[in-house]
Amino acid sequence: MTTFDDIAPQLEHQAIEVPSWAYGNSGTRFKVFGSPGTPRTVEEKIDDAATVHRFTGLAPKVALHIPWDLVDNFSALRRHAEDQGVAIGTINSNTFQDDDYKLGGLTHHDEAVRQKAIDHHLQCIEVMYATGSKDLKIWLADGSNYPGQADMRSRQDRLADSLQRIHAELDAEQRLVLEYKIFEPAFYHTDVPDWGTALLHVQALGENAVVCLDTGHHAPSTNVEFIVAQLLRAGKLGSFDFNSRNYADDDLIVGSADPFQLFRILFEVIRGGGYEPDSGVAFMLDQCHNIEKKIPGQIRSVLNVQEMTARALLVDREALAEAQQAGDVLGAHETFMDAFYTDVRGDLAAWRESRGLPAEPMKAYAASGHQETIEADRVGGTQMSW
Ligand code: PSV
Ligand code: MN
Ligand code: MN
Repeated sequence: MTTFDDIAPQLEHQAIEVPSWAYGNSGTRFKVFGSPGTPRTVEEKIDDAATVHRFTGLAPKVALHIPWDLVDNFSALRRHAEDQGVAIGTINSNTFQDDDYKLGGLTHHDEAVRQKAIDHHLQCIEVMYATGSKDLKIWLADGSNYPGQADMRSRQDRLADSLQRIHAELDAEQRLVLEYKIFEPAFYHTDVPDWGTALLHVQALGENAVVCLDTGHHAPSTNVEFIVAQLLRAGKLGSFDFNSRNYADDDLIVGSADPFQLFRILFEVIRGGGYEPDSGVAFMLDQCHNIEKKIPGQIRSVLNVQEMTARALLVDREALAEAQQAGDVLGAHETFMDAFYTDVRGDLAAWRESRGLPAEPMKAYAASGHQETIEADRVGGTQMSW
């Protein structure tokens, strides 16, 4: 029987990177809602990320998106982040909002456009050097809408070449992280649609090239935890983009609709060694808060990951292995479910308090008056959106 006290030391090192774009205004193609207190500058987005970290102790890094977060002086931005108690994490590239990329970027048939997309990634690598970031994350919008529109196979060849040229510019400490997504914005074929394609590309690159698993990027009923296990076996699971989905790429609060899926994923991460501090698996959120307030939305998210991590750590692995070995189908299942059904909220609150953190970060944030302060202060200027 594993108790909370047994697993508490393992919660110490948990770190969940938050995305800068979670603090900007976002929406759907129907409407982007503005909200009071939304950051007007990249620095204010970092301040909001730092607030999440202050209330939870869980979010020491903030990911940037280029060019959304382009500033004149990235060394100064790095210092600003450090002054607020956080560091700059993953740099995300963007080849999906420029007219030139209508038919693709890193896969484009026109060498001039493809070179432009490669150069954008080299610019992102410069940002990494200036900010101390170690990961370049590439999500591609590339694909086609109609059968026959594009030569899918030669696009794979061009993609492999583009990735190789980008990867060659990274130093030994930096990584290329390739993210896959089943569909959207392309509706017929997508150039990196699944973990198999992503894995083939990063394996061809060799060292320091890994896969990002975004939990929202799969078909309904996909067994995501199986993909986790498989990528960990291959030593190629680089990071997670956590969020929750009901229909497609909804980017809702992680663990909100299906905490059991999050538990199953985290169990497989722990089982496969991906939760060890030196495993190289980065936990990130990739979410947008269209209608709820953004800072509490992020606080709720990192707490959900922490809660399900604690429950997954509580699985009695010895008893589970014994039951599995004995072919005890229902006994093994019960051992697994016992951990999932364990309410850890009270223990976590006490544990946080013992470390000088608010016992209940959501309540503490609401009571702090911080939201009212930023809503009053941040008038004028232009609210940032993606
Ligand atoms: C688009 O699907 C997307 O949501 C990907 O998940 C990226 O990680 C994110 O945008 C930021 O570029
Ligand atoms: Mn993502
Ligand atoms: Mn997405």
